Amino acid sequence: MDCTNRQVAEILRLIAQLHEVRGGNPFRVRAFLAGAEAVERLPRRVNDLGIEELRALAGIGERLASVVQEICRTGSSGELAALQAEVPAGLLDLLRVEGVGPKTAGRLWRELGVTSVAELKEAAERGRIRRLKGFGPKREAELLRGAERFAGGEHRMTRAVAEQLLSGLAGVLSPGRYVVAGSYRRGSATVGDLDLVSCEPPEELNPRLRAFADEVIEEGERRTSIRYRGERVDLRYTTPEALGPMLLYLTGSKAFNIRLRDRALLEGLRVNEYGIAGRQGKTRLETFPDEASMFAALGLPFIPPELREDRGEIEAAEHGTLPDLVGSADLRGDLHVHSTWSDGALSLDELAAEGTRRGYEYLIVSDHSETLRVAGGLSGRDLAEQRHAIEMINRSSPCRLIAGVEVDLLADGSTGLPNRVLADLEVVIASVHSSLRQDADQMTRRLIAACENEHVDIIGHPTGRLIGRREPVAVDLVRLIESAAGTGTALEINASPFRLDLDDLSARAARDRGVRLSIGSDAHRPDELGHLGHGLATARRGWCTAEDILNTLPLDRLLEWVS
Ligand code: DGT
Ligand code: CA
Ligand code: CA
Ligand code: ZN
Repeated sequence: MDCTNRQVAEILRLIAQLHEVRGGNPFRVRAFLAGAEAVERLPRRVNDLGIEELRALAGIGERLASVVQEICRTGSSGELAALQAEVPAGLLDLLRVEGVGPKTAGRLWRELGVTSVAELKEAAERGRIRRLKGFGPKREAELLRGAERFAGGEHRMTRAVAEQLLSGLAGVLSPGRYVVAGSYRRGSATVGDLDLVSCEPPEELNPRLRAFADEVIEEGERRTSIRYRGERVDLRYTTPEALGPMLLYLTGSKAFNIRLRDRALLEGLRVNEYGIAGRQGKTRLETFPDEASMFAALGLPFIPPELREDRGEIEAAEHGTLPDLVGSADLRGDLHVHSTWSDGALSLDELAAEGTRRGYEYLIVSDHSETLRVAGGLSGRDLAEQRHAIEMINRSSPCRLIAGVEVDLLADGSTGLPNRVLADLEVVIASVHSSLRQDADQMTRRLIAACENEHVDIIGHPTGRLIGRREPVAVDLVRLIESAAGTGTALEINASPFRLDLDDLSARAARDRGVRLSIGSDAHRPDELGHLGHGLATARRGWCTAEDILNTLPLDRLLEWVS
């Protein structure tokens, strides 16, 4: 394992929080918080320190030093695991409700049995909170408002969280007998709740779900909803013979379903989640084993889930003009990864091995440039040295490493490295990491300047959004897309589930203008190379074909394109 200081600090903070929720020793809580700060302030990588050096740091005592070492070695800690086993997972959500700190969360849990935001809301509505010592009606109303805002409001999962939950759910569902539907299947950037279709008999699955769930919201023969780690999971039951209509319905989107239903009604057909009724010669409800046969009965070709948003896909299907969407087999490599040379966890060797394992033809090594100090950015000399190391590895690696850089695009539109350094690299990604608050005109001119720089091949995460955490910068995407089209610069679909930037609609606008899109995982750790799939889903939602995507080019043509 190789952890960044920030990752280690985050785990230490989590341990502190859980101790506090548990009502643990305040000194222990403070020790972990101080340790987190010490690690974050450290000018060197905490990974490189021995136990003696760790102990010598201000803010890190004997016990903490061994915890830090354990985190560096394994990426986790036994103490954390023990706390997580004891404290219900929903309490971490509770901590995100306005007005709830670890002390409050701990008391709500111990004194009222509250383990989730839903339970907080219920307890407040029933007037149970005001009876706690030191709380009162005013505090109760405040907590109720916080819970309502959290539950009803902007709370949506990233695809990373959704994936974690799905892998947890895989432990209770029978493989091959369920399908994930809803917005997750459509490849949406964020997911409100998870939707599953199961072909297992409810009398077999329901008891297992009951035992597995943090809370059962509703249980029945046709549908069951549970809460799991603070999130809602809706499950609908069907049989293999009737899977098609249920999957089609539960995949949505709602707008797509309504359009499909209205269109069928014009032909006298009634469509619902159980099948189609009213077809000529078939008086009874007709069922379908899969979506394709159901589409066929409606006189349509198969419409991929990512397109089902009522954005013109039904018309395109009718006219036979659906795009031939780019697929995972078309992607030959990953166009944005970091190594240990800046803030990544994988050495160049490990990257090459990882790329080979994934069957990639190439990987663009795109470490940060020196202006990004927090990320250990590279100088021109570092990059020359790195390029040499890359060439050595390429002699024997089936997956070719491409020498690149993610250079900072500075406030005035210049790059964080001089042109002669950029000229020596095979690929240059330019990204905004600072002065994020510029107005639309400045920001747009800054990004256009990057497009116009002959050395810049790709604009990285063009809007800088962090899903649920940071709004996009004020860039005029229409102008940026024009400039990218005119200068032959690719725009990135950054595939990190925390970014997905460009998003689906912008990617579609870019491809409509003939701009090439570059899918990059922005991986800093080995598992994050797997994020490429989220970028692919976004590209598909953006109606992209293989021709629209840079990653589909074979190595020689890719190198030609960027040269
Ligand atoms: P989400 O959960 O907000 O990310 O988005 P979805 O699309 O997963 O929506 P969700 O979970 O509320 O419902 C799952 C699917 O069920 C939805 O995509 C289409 C279908 N559905 C839900 N409500 C309706 C409705 O009122 N009419 C129709 N025709 N379909 C619906
Ligand atoms: Ca959903
Ligand atoms: Ca749902
Ligand atoms: Zn970046």
